[in-house]
Amino acid sequence: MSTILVINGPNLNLLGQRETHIYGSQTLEDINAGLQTQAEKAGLDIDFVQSNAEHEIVEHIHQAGKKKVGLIIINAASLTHTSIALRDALLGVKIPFIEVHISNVYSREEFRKHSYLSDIAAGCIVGLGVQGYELALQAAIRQLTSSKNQD
Ligand code: CA2
Repeated sequence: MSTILVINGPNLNLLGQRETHIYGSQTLEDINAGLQTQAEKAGLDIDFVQSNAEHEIVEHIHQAGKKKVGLIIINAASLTHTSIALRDALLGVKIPFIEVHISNVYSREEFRKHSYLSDIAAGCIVGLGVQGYELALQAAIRQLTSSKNQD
């Protein structure tokens, strides 16, 4: 059975504690618990990682390439706008990924409008709050369980 990997980048461990007017009041643990239930109902395995370090996220992506990870859901946070290393890692493992942003990055500062990931993503969900993770997982489940995608 293939696994879904959810990756959250720098500072997202602070969700629910600060900047709740932008990112909402749910903690990362709350979000991940909901995703775990959603994946279980669909009969899929799901793993979660969060890191504040770019090199650790690159390493998690490499490890995903060696395991049976069928799809990655990633909120790379600020690294979205800066990291060629993350882009290269995702291109390197060739695992389809869905990019999620809690806030509407297009309605904020100019520097948030560019992503190093969007053009190579299977899809992007922005500005729908933490529901974006749920919607990304719904799409991932459909991708991984549709009959034409079976081994
Ligand atoms: O909207 C998103 O999900 C972002 O990826 C969040 C990033 C930001 O750099 C991106 O432009 C858009 C920032 C994550 C910081 O998360 C915090 C959560 C609570 C308190 C402080 C920071």
